[in-house]
Amino acid sequence: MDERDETPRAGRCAIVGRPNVGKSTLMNRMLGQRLAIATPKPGTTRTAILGVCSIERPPTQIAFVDTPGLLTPRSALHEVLVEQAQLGLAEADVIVFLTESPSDTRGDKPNLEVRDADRPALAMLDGLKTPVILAVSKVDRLKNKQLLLPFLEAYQALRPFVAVVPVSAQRGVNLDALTKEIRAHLPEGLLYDDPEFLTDRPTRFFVGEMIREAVLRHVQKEVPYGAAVLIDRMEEGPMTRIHATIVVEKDGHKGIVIGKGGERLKTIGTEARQAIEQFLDCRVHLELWVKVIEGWTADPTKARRLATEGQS
Ligand SMILES: Nc1nc2c(ncn2[C@@H]2O[C@H](COP(=O)(O)OP(=O)(O)OP(=O)(O)O)[C@@H](O)[C@H]2O)c(=O)[nH]1
Ligand SMILES: [Mg+2]
Repeated sequence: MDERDETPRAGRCAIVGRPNVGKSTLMNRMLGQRLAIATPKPGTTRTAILGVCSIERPPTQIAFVDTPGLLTPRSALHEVLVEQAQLGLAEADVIVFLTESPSDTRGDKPNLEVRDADRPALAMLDGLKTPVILAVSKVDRLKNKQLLLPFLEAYQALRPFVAVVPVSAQRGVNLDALTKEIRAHLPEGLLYDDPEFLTDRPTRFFVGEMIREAVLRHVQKEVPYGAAVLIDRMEEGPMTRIHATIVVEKDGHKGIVIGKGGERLKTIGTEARQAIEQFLDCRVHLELWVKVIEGWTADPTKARRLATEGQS
């Protein structure tokens, strides 16, 4: 970035795209810390999550809003995810539309066409006056970088983008270039007095998310999509005590989360506790329960409550 440019700039930058393209990983990398959970399973993020990135020179505050992956809704839970992504878009000064780079690292022929799965996300940008940056994630998976050109052109033929930036959040590729493009579209002035301000979500929200992340990492097939976490009790202190319930949507899923002789729940608990200890920087005592709320992802009221639990 041009460090001679001393104009303070700040504003909101929504990161949108189809599920699993690396939106949360990108936001975390830009923030320099793991705030939003990220897993190999699509549908990981369920709400719009604020993460403020403060840069000293030139003075810049980028209020990132990580959003749930956009898809054509097929359940009440999906409707909530789309609604949350829309919330993220609503007040954005600039939007990063993230799609995934074609890959040639597994010997397969890279597909250089616009992905159909991107269309619901692209459609949501229609009619918005907000500038949109096209970012292509995971470029570490493409050896022949020349192939990016026709891929980018295919997207640029669909709608105007104010900039195009291929990135790799995992390897830290081109993130400065992305920051520079975002900054160029932010209004002058600063948003936050406290240069350390990171997010508006309470600690218990992140605690719940870290438990859900551990669940997502250890269960397969349809079980993760019907998993939610409720924090029943949290007493902060030198040793923070947390009681939480993992909610699943089918009877059969309960046994899967618990595992043979309780082994899987024990592993989930240990992993979640370690992540929470690192996040809170203190010792944690975590107790987990598993409960069935039959078909909650299909029920609009329950889906809204369970997907957005702990937001404020
Ligand atoms: N190779 C590679 N993998 C990445 C990169 N960024 C993210 N990933 C992986 O992509 C997967 C999805 O990442 P997330 O950040 O959870 O993706 P998301 O877009 O937030 O997904 P949803 O919240 O489900 O919409 C994870 O397994 C990440 O480790 C990258 O730069 N390179
Ligand atoms: Mg995510």
